[in-house]
Amino acid sequence: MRRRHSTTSGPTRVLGSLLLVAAAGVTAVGAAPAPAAEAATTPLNRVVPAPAEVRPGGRPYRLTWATGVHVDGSAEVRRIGEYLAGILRPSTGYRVPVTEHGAGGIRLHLSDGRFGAEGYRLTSGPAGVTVTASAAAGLFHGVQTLRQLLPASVERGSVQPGPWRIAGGTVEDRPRYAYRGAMLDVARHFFTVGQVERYIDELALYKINTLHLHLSDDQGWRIAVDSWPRLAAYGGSTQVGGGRGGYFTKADYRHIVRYAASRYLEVVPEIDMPGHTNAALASYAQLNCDGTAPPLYTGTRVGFSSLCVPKQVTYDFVDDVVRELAALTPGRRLHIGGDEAHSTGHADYVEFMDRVQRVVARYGKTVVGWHQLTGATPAKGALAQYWGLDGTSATEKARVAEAARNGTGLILSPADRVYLDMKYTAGTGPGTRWAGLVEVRRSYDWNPGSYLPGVPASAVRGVEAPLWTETLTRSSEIEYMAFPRLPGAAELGWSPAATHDWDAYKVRLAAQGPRWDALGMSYYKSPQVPWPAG
Ligand code: TNX
Repeated sequence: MRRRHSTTSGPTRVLGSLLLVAAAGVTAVGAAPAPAAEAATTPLNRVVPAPAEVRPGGRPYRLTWATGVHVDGSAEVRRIGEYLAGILRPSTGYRVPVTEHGAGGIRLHLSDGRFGAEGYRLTSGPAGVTVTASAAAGLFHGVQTLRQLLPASVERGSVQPGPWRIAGGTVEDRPRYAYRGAMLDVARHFFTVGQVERYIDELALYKINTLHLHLSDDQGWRIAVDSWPRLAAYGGSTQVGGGRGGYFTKADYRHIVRYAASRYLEVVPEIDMPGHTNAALASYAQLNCDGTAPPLYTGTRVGFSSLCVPKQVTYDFVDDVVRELAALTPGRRLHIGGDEAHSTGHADYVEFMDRVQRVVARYGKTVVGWHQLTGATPAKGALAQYWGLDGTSATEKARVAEAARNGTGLILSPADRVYLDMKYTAGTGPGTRWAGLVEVRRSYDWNPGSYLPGVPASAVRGVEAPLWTETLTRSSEIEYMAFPRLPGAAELGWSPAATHDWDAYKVRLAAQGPRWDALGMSYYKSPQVPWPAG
């Protein structure tokens, strides 16, 4: 990377430098921005997702050798302080001690209940930066904002020149929706614990708070179940294309759950049923209506498999799987799939979903299902995940809307907006295009609050961006598909509708590019986004 920050501007009037930066952000494509603008402080509102309120003002804070992170007494706040210091130390080269006492520097502290479960306030001035929240998750989100206010080079693993300034003023922020998710399909291709952790870190940067893991499908069963050991050992032994596959041991899964929790994401595990079950059917002959196990499947067709609805053993199986998975999962929710059950008759589907929802409730979890669940009888408190597209029939949309009016909460994952496996353009690398080509603007430019006709705004619980992996095998491909669309979905979930504005968003998004470069991430350099020169 070019040494962008080596020519410091000296004391610049704040307003002047803000204007310079704003201008550079809008017009910099192809031009060489003035060094003064490059080194200038990131404006307080140049953050993704857009904060609820930003009041710029006063001089910036500048990190120095003396900067420490001061934390409240609790172990959890200290841990967040260490996480922040862990980001700052390598690139600043400063010691950044984390202490319970001390003035100035960066202070993380919990106060009364006014910031809610995830909100925070960040105030910055020459004497220091303070992040205040009512809960640890809010402090963590505030730390992500602080991180984005520092130069992108803060993300590097070796000492960079700085200067390390945070613009003066106040950010007061809280999410629009409580559910802001990303799904990773580890069934079509298996991804290791380390790869999942890497994605979690990338999601946390954009205040995503839910990691939905698609743990089973026709091509693979990816979670160990003690009472049905062949599910993982045999059902997990391959993947799309015939490669080796793999599965998470219970210790692996617990590790992912803990890692996600340390980044304030809740894991929602999915066992997709009654369709998308070939891996299970191949592992145990008795789960099949005809008592014969099909071979393992490594293609990409959907809709051909079904658990045997009339057999009691099916429910013994579901009970065991749900019990073991619920016991491993501290989160409130368990996803039971329910999509594309084209090989299950309607009456069977309704009966099956009823019975399975009762099992989930028995083990203390709340059901999430793909929106086909609304064609059965969603249990009280269930969430339906809508994955239709513009072309989805009015009847199907109306069924979802009716369920929403009757109390079923919705998570919005419209496939032609936030399916991260859709190709950006006909010319971009991996991905599929059954829901269309989805460029960055199309992915961002919709309003979850008014997206589906006839759905009360209060029924919308949030937004989730799923990443199906039929065509993806590496972290660099996950990143290329998710970035830059994932931050748009994160913004739709977090930011007030009033901040929605593509022209402003694309400038904030462009500023993330150098950060992804510094983090060694892949991303799609969409021509719709005015990436900084260099
Ligand atoms: C539809 S979305 C599916 C998945 C595929 C995906 C590919 C959904 C609930 N089912 O089985 O992987 O399309 O984009």
